[in-house]
Amino acid sequence: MSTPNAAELDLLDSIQRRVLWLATWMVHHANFERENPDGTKVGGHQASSASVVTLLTGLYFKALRSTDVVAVKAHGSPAFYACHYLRGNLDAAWLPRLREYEGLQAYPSRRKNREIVDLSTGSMGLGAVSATFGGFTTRYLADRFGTPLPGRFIVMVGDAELDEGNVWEALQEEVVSRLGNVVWIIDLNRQSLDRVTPDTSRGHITEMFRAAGWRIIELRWGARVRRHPDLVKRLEAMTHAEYQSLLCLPSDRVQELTGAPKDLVTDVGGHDLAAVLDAYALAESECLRPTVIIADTIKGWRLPFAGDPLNHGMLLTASQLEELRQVLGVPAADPLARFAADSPEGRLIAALPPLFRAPRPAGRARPEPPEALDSSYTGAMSTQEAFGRVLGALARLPVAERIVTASADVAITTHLAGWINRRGVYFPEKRPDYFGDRGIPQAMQWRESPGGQHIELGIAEHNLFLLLTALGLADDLSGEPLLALGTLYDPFVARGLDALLHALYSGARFVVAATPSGVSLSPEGGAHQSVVTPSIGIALPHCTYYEPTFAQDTEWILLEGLRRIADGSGESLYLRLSTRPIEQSLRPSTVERAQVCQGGYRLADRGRPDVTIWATGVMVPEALEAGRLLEADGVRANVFAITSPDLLYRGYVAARRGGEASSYLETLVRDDEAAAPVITVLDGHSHALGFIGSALGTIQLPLGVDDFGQSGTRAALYRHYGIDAESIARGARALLE
Ligand SMILES: Cc1ncc(C[n+]2csc(CCOP(=O)(O)OP(=O)(O)O)c2C)c(N)n1
Ligand SMILES: [Mg+2]
Repeated sequence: MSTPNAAELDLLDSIQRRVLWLATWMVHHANFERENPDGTKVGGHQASSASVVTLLTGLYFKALRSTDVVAVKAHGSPAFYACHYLRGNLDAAWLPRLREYEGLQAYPSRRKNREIVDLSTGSMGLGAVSATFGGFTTRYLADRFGTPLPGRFIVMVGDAELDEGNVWEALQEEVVSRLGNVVWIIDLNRQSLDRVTPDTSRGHITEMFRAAGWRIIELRWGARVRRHPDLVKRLEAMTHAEYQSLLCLPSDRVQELTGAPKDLVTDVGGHDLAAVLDAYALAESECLRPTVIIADTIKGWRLPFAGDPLNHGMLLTASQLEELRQVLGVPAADPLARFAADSPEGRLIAALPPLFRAPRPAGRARPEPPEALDSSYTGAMSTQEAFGRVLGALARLPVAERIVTASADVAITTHLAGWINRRGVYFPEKRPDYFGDRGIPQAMQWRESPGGQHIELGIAEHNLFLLLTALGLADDLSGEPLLALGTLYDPFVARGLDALLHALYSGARFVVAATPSGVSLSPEGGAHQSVVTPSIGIALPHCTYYEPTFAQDTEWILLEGLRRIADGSGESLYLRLSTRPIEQSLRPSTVERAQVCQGGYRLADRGRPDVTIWATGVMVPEALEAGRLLEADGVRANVFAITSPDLLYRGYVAARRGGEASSYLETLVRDDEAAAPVITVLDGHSHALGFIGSALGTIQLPLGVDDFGQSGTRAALYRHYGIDAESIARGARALLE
């Protein structure tokens, strides 16, 4: 990055005034000028946008290289859109469309405004960390395929955003401290949504980054006030609240209280363009560590409510906007105009390197997972064990080159050992394996090297999902398809749920194997037994939830899911697995792959039934046994296995919406079966299968675990929660009465 001269700084100042104007105008228009049939406030964060105007201008009109990607502070989006508009990436027609249907999203969304948004942000802390793991993913891709793209991941965050613990969970990851391709910019305006931030926050932020091994660039004061060390000392001795109050006082009062003019007192580093550009130049210089720029700014900079503790939701009035236009020197005739091509600003913009565009997957063959493996599964086996076996088998195939696994300290207990033994653990540097090298036998070898293909994280489920976000976007951002699989205990899906939603919303595609699940993890007790996850699985958009019973089904589902991620036709996969061994001979040999992948199949057929029983996952043996118990009583029960409650539900709703005659579920049953009462059973909340009766147009009794789990044997727990064979049979009799 070249050093800017005074003339260039003047042009950048002119540009930042326009960025501030456009951002403020967009929010104003959305709130006061556009038709608003709902009558509710549209919102749009004028103050938070103003806070990042100088930082964004420095980036988008000087510092960004065409290999850089950016994750911007979510509620600074109007300023971010303004930068793209001035750079010619957005049509003027978009400006009046902030927060409008199919317009510019409230928060930068890769899914919705892909032309301009590199990385989605919104829920505090998540976008910043997934972008950081993007830097990690690039390291991984560079080591494996020699693709060091994108070059840098630039992350802009608010200061209060750093209250989110997931940020610090990520910073603690050892590998993050090695990411020289990551730059964070902290917009330290000493304000959150509700209040002036605690005085301790600045120290916490700086020391946490220091402890995590980052290069720290502080931009606390502008050059003018730095020439007055005594004043700086006095200002730094103030509490945040005391300093912020000065921002809200007229100049004469500030002079009275501090003995200095207000423009000196408010000269913070994050609005000193030259200082910001110096920081960006320093951040660009080679470093093996990540860089953080901690820049003091003013929330509501140059707006009437600058520094007001309640300015988060404040909006300029029409007359204040007009006054701002005049102060910023925006032409009244065409207030939304871009800089003319032959203006000095226009020439500066035209000379900028282009912004990042993801490389095309240059004729690279897509990974092709096989349709099936040569395995046969006999005896008793759990789906978790089957998952481990499938991965172990994949490890020997060429497609394994594209597979990467990740786990937050549960690789062994989720059956990844076989895969890890064969493919090794990834770390950017090769490290000695003292146990292996010294002949100390280990069931799982921990060989860490840049060639490894398992990524081990500390215990933090947010990190797991945010890493999967980055790995699952590798194809989109780097042109290198990866098949990413993450494992965790099923109950902790809920712990990381916001991050999982962020991952799916970002458009990342990956596989989550969540195991063990349910009360079938019998002795472990309620804290480890998942109850609500089946409902989560159904409700997660852009993710298919499967819960197989048998090993062969697990294999087909996993391979089909990987194939569809690889060829771009499918969405993410959530596999809810179990440690309960299931006798494989219970599975009819006639079951077809397509049925398994579409969501279910028939297990037992007793002709025209009195009742049908539908079971998911590990409850199949109980359902079959209940069928036998009922038969002994002269009640005919036909039994079905549901491999994906999610797909059956979607099919049912789609068929009803589209007015089609039948969904896949309806094609599974014969006409003589459809009207029979339905019993459903799963090791999870009964509500997850509560739709089957309506889908078939009949009455239903949904059985499941509708309370927290507890320790006990499986038999005791199944009885307690009413999901054992006896309870199923009893339920059927009750239904028939
Ligand atoms: C996880 C989460 N919790 C709460 C919010 C609501 N929220 C939006 S902005 C904000 C304050 C952010 O403060 P800061 O990061 O300092 O940004 P500033 O507004 O000061 O620019 C909050 C609490 C959110 N977006 N995400
Ligand atoms: Mg703030």
